[in-house]
Parts: sequence; structure tokens; C-alpha cells
Amino acid sequence: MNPQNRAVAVKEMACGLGFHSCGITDLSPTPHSQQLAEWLDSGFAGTMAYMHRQEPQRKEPAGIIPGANCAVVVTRNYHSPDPPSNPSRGKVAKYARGRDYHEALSGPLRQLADEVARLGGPGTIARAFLDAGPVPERELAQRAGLGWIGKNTMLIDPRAGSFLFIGSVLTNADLAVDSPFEADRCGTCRLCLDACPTDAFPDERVLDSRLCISYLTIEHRGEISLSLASHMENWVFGCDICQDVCPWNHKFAQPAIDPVLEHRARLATVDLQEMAEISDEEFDRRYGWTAMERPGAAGMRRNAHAVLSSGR
Ligand code: B12
Ligand code: SF4
Ligand code: SF4
Repeated sequence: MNPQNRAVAVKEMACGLGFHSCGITDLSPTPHSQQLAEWLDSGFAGTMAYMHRQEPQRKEPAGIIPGANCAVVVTRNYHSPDPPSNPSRGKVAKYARGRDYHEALSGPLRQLADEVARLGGPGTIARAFLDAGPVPERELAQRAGLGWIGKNTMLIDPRAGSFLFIGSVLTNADLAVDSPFEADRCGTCRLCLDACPTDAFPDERVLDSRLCISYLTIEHRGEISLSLASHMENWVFGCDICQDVCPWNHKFAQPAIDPVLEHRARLATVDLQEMAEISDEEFDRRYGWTAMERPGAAGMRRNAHAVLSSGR
């Protein structure tokens, strides 16, 4: 099989495994390493120390897996319709309304990696990644032709919007690469920048995590200051505002009907009072299988308290 046919076979497999799109790129150094360095130097990673540790590999992704020189990048739709808003309930970001995505997508991604290894022949390296590890996922997705980086920093697919997970398989298989997605389809729009309730965008395509509700409710340890809590707009886990306002999502995002992600409508919101008082055992029983396990019971009690005490 030649590299073109091999790439077609990989993409067919990705489609059969339920991925929305698949593109292939090489692992040459990122042309945006300066943006990453400036972001880290400005302190915009907050307490996410791993982002500093991973800097060299994110800038030179060929160093992630010795021998791998190519990335098969896939996206998976996780869009989920929002229930009517209710002031007594806290909002959960769309990506977390089902089984923890790291776990849910590890099976299909491993199957894709196995197929890449099979097509590459004996001695082929093929390692799957999703969100964990030093892979500059949005950067590689853009280079693999899957979409552009919006002013809200999200990868946006012109046919599906931005409610997409990004996964990748790093490999040394000989695969034909795709052209990057060069266009910037944001134009003069700046709806996301203006809608952010905490003013977390110091500039277009630059996010100060320390001000982002997603960071505060998921990654941050310790209390959430009252000045930020008062802008949380009932989000208790993650935040979708800068995507919800995006015209590309209004026009093209479709609810994911994906048995692998196991979305449940009841997980879209939580009772704030109940969450503020939930026991560790009850939390594990109800939410232990979801991405809310990352902040855990203590983190989610803190988030609910922050929203309740903010005088919404
Ligand atoms: C750290 C992190 C966060 C942090 C910081 C986010 C940020 N914008 O940097 C916090 C906790 C705030 C966060 C929040 C969310 N995250 Co997050 N996060 C990550 C993680 C682990 C690293 C991101 C990163 O490298 N940040 C550093 C900055 C400097 O990098 P960057 O914004 O990605 O920019 C790079 C490129 O875009 C490029 N670049 C910069 N400017 C330009 C300009 C052009 C023209 C081009 C082409 C490229 C380019 O250079 C940069 C350096 O490589 C990735 C997974 C991964 N392994 O990469 C997930 C990831 C980005 N997160 C994801 C998601 C889903 C979210 C949330 C939507 C979750 C939620 N609902 O609450 C929010 C979205 C908030 C937002 N607007 O970004 C998805 C995004 C999928 C997509 N369609 O883009 C990822 C890819 C995880 C995954 N595998 O699916 N996240
Ligand atoms: S996720 Fe929410 S808080 Fe974070 S940048 Fe987007 S709108 Fe602002
Ligand atoms: S809201 Fe507008 S500026 Fe922001 S990402 Fe979408 S199209 Fe781009």
C-alpha cells in the first residue's frame, strides 16, 4: 500500500469508530512556539505546572515519542442541548454530561492506533493521546486541516463548530499528510471576547486561565475569590459561554448522538444547595464516572458554595 492509500484506510477506520473528522500532519516544530512561551511567561497557566514542564515537547512534538514523526488527529462531537436556565441550578459544561471522556474515548482511540500499527507494518510505533500528555492538540488539528483556531482559542470546524474533543495517534507509519487549514473564518466578529463574564481574554486567541471559569471550577485548588465568583453565572463545572455565543456553533453544531459518551440530560445541571452539601460517598455514587471526578466532591462543594455566596 502507498502512503496515500494508507492514509485513506486510516481515515475510513476513524470514521467507522465514530470520529467526526480525521486529518494527518507531520510533527515538525510548531510555528507558534513563541505564543506558548509568552503565555507561560505571563503566568496565564496559573497553577497548571504541567504546562511549564511540557513546554519543550509542545514546541517540538517530534520529541514526545522517540521515532514518531507523524500525527493522525481526530475530532469527536460532544455537543449537547442545554435545558432552560433555572437560577437554583448550577450549570455543567457540555463536555462533562456523560462518562469521563478520557475513559470513554480510550477504546476507540486505541483501536485506531492498532489499525495505524497494522497498516504501518512490523516495527510501527502508534501511541494514542487525548487531553493527557504534552501533545499540542489544537495546533496539530489545525495543521492537519481540521479547522481554524478561533479568537476564543478553540479549534473550529467549519462544518461542525467547536464542541469537539481532539485526540491523536503519534506514529512513524508512512502516511500522506494533509494541508493545514489556513483561513481565519472569525473575520471581524468578537462575540466570544465580549461575552466572557470574567474578561479572561487579554487579547484575541490568548486566554488568562486564572480568570477563566473553566480553570477556576476544574483546575484551581483553594477558594474562589468573591470578585470572580460573582461573575460565574451559575457555572459549577467548566464554562461554555465563549462557544455558546459563536455563530459557527449556532449554524453548524449538532447534538452528539454517541453511545460511547453516554450523555445524560440530568447531568446538564445540578441542584446548587444539594451539591454544596453532598457527601463524598453520594458524590462518588452519582458522579464518580464523569469528568466531575477531577475536582472531586470537595471541589464541587466549593464551586456550588462559590455560586451560592455570590449573590446571583
Ligand atoms: C490547559 C488547557 C485548558 C486551560 C487553558 C485553555 C487555553 N485556552 O489555553 C483551561 C483550564 C482554561 C481550559 C479550558 C477549556 N478547555 Co482545555 N485544554 C487545555 C490543554 C491541556 C492545553 C491547552 C494549551 O496548550 N494551552 C496553552 C495555549 C497557549 O495554547 P492554545 O490556546 O491551545 O494555543 C496554541 C495554538 O492554538 C497555537 N496558536 C496560537 N495562536 C494561533 C494563531 C493561529 C492563526 C494558529 C493557526 C495557531 C495559533 O499556538 C498555541 C501554542 O501551541 C488542552 C489539551 C492539550 N493537550 O493540548 C485542552 C483543550 C484545549 N481543552 C479543551 C476544552 C474542551 C476546554 C473547554 C471547552 C472545557 C469547558 N467547557 O470548560 C474550556 C475552553 C476554554 C477556552 N476558551 O479555551 C479541548 C479543546 C477542543 C477544541 N475544539 O479546541 C482540548 C484540546 C482538550 C481535548 N483533547 O479535547 N483548557
Ligand atoms: S470558558 Fe467561560 S470564563 Fe473561560 S474564557 Fe470562555 S467564556 Fe470566559
Ligand atoms: S464568536 Fe466570533 S470571534 Fe469568537 S470564535 Fe466564534 S467566530 Fe470567532
